[in-house]
Formats: sequence, C-alpha cells, structure tokens
Amino acid sequence: MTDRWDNLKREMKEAARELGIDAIGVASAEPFTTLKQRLIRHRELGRESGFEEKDLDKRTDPSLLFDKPQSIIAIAVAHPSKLPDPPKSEPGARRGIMARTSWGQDYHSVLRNRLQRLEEWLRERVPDLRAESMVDTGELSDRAVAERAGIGWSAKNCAIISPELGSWIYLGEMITNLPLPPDEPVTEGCGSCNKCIDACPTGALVGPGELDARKCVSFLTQTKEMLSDEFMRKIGNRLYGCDTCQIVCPANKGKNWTQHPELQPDPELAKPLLTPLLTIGNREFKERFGGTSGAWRGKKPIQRNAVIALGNFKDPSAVPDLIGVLENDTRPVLRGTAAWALGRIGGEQAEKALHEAKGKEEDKEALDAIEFALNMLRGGMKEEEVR
Ligand code: B12
Ligand code: SF4
Ligand code: SF4
Repeated sequence: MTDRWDNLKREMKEAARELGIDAIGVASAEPFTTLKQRLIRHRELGRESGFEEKDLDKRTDPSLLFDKPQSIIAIAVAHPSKLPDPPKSEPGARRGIMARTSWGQDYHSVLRNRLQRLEEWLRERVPDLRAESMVDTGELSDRAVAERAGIGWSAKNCAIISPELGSWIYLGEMITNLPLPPDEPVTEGCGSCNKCIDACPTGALVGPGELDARKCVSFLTQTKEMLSDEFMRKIGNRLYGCDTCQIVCPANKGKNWTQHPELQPDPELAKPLLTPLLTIGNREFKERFGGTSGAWRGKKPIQRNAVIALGNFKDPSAVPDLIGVLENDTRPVLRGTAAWALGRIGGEQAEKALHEAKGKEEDKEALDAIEFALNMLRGGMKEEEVR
C-alpha cells in the first residue's frame, strides 16, 4: 500500500513540468501549531495587513477546511524578473513600475489552471480523489504549506525561496484525501546575509522573517487612503507592490523565468506612462489592467500612486496635469495627493494653483494636504527616492 502512494508521488513529481508546475512537494495535513502562535503574536503586535484570512483556527488547521485531510500538495510556478526591452522613463514621459507579481496574466488564474490540471491528472489515477485547491485568497498560509512541503526555506524577507528557482515563484496548494508521504523541508537558509533587511525602504522588516505589514510599501501601494509624507516619498515610482527585498537577494541572482508565456509581461503595462493614468476611465482601466493581479483594488490606488510618483520625479512638465487633478478630480484623496505632488515639484504655476485650491477646497483632509504642500514650498525638500 505504501508503495502505491510512494509511486504515485514519484510519478506526480515527474509529471509536474508537463502540467506547467515548476516545483511540487507534499506536506502533511497536521495542524500548523507554531504558525498559529506566530499569527496570534503578529495580530497582537498590530502587524497584520488586513488582507489575511481572519479566522486563525481555519488558517492553521486543514481539518476545519476539509473532511479528514491526508496530505497537502504544494505547487510553485516561477515567473519572470526581467522586462524585455523596458521602455525608458524620461523627462516629460515618466513611468511607474508594477511589481513582478503583477506582470503578465493574473497569477491566481494561472495557478488555478495548474491545480486543475493536477487534479485531473490525479483523478485519472485515483478515481475517488477528493481535493480542495487554493491560491492566495484561501484560508491557509501558502508560505507555511510550501515550507513544510520542501519547496523552499522561509527567508528573512519573509519569502519562500526555492534553492533552484529563487523567490520569483507563486504558490498554491491542494488539500487531498490521498495519504502521500510528506517531503522534508529544505535545509538551506539565509545564513548571515541581511541584505533585504538593510534595503527595505521603510524598515518594515522589523526582524528576520518578521514584517510589520502596515509599513510595507507593497501594502501601502494597495491602500486607498491619503498617505503620510514619509510614506509617499518612500513609495518612489511604485504603482503596485514592491520588489526591493527580492531584487537585492543573492538567491535570486541571475534568475528570470520565461517558460510560461502567459506570465510574460507587456512592458507598457508593467512600466506604464504616468500622466495618462491620471484621467484613465473605468472601462479603459479594466481593458488594459483588468487581467493583471495588480488591478484587484481597482483604479484608485494606482492613480493615487501615479500622482505620488509624478511628485517624486519632480518633473515640472507634470504640473499642468497635476493641477487638473487638484481642480477637477471628484475624489478628495486624489486632490490631496495632487496637492502634495505639486508641493514637491514646486514652481510658480504649482504655487498659484495651490493658493487657488486653498480658497475653494471643502474637504478637510484635502485642505490639510494643500496647506502641507504650501508649507513644503516655503521650507525646501528632502531626498527623493525614484528609480
Ligand atoms: C497578506 C499578504 C500580504 C501582505 C502581508 C505580507 C506578509 N509578509 O505577511 C502584504 C500586502 C504586505 C503582502 C506583500 C507581498 N506579498 Co503577499 N500575501 C499575503 C497573504 C494573503 C497572507 C500572508 C500572511 O498570512 N502573512 C502572515 C505571516 C505572519 O505568515 P506567513 O508569511 O503566511 O507565514 C510565514 C511566517 O508565519 C513564518 N513563521 C512561522 N513561524 C515563525 C516564527 C518566527 C519567530 C518567525 C520570524 C517567522 C515565522 O513562516 C511562515 C512561512 O514562511 C499570502 C497568501 C496566503 N494565503 O498565504 C500572500 C503571499 C505571501 N504574498 C506573496 C507575494 C509575492 C507578495 C509580495 C512579494 C508582492 C509584491 N511584490 O509586492 C510582497 C512581499 C512582502 C513581504 N516581504 O512579505 C506570495 C509569496 C510568494 C513567495 N515566494 O514567498 C504569497 C504566498 C501569494 C502567493 N500565493 O503566491 N502580502
Ligand atoms: S516588499 Fe518592500 S517594503 Fe515590503 S518588506 Fe520588502 S522591501 Fe520592505
Ligand atoms: S537578501 Fe539575504 S537575508 Fe534576505 S532573503 Fe535573501 S538571502 Fe535571505
């Protein structure tokens, strides 16, 4: 009997590439008890992003999600890290950057497709298979499952790093009723390296593998509110997500995965021009960005981040477009952020528009931002952070 499951697992590993899966492993379906303690502490310290599943029992006990689970199959699909022919960001034509997780087709649909193919493959061999798959939005911690299944180590930047693939991987899993023998976790680790912690722009990596998600630029780019001056400066020209702690990682050196055509980026979407984003309509936004994972929070955060990026570039040619946002956008957060950006760029035209807006603005937060911007113009500016 054991042989049967050993053999099935071996065949499954051999078939993985054909199924479009780059790494596959098996974890036991036992409760994740140390993870639970960790998640409780994480919550108590107020370090959650708010995007996680709230029920910590469901997050850590597969038997609450599935009747008598016997194993969890973890999969990883590798993605590109380099843009082919990246368009130039130039004065008068500045561009923002979408994190690599938003390049190509939305990874949720790609991984669901792989899990579906895997499920069909398994069912052909085990007709009474029961299976439940999840990617990102499920209850389980994808990283904890991947770690237990030997896909990679849990790194100081929080990522799961595969010894072969690096951290440029998406993760997903399938809870099953198949008693497949579990894999061993990998033995590699970060060692004495600390590069990601040193490079994190906001100090969000408060310790090795410990993230204060509320400070993480990736999280900040996905919020819809007005951000603080400090955070706006640190966002630089990021429109969605942040890759800094992975870019600096030696384990990712030279790794760029191009085997999945649907994950290949369109450079114009991965590094879009900023000014057209300021006035993009709902329909056009959906047509252009709707198929990417970065669109999940709608167009508002991306537009706000485009305004921030223009402010950080300090390119005077953006002033008329930003004045357009300050005067005409119906959303106070956008008007307030445009005021900040104009304060950052400065110049007579910006200052005049800010004074005019001050007399007309009725929203308290936007008005505060206008006053802050006018103060900024009086007081000079600090270092910027744009790439
Ligand atoms: C919420 C969330 C976020 C939040 C919070 C991230 C975080 N680190 O907690 C925000 C919005 C900030 C975010 C950002 C990103 N995310 Co995200 N996110 C998630 C989500 C939905 C839940 C993560 C979670 O529960 N975090 C809570 C922490 C505490 O637990 P955990 O990381 O899941 O588990 C680890 C820790 O608990 C740790 N641990 C356990 N016990 C102990 C004990 C001690 C002492 C310590 C130190 C650690 C430790 O080990 C576990 C395994 O690594 C997952 C999908 C999912 N359902 O799991 C994706 C996921 C983690 N995100 C992912 C990605 C790609 C990103 C970004 C790179 C996107 C981007 N480019 O901007 C960044 C990376 C930021 C970072 N440094 O982590 C991938 C990770 C792929 C990989 N190779 O690791 C996931 C798995 C999505 C997916 N299915 O592919 N994300
Ligand atoms: S994603 Fe960016 S802000 Fe978040 S931990 Fe990594 S480097 Fe820091
Ligand atoms: S940069 Fe260094 S410490 Fe950070 S995840 Fe990579 S190997 Fe680990």
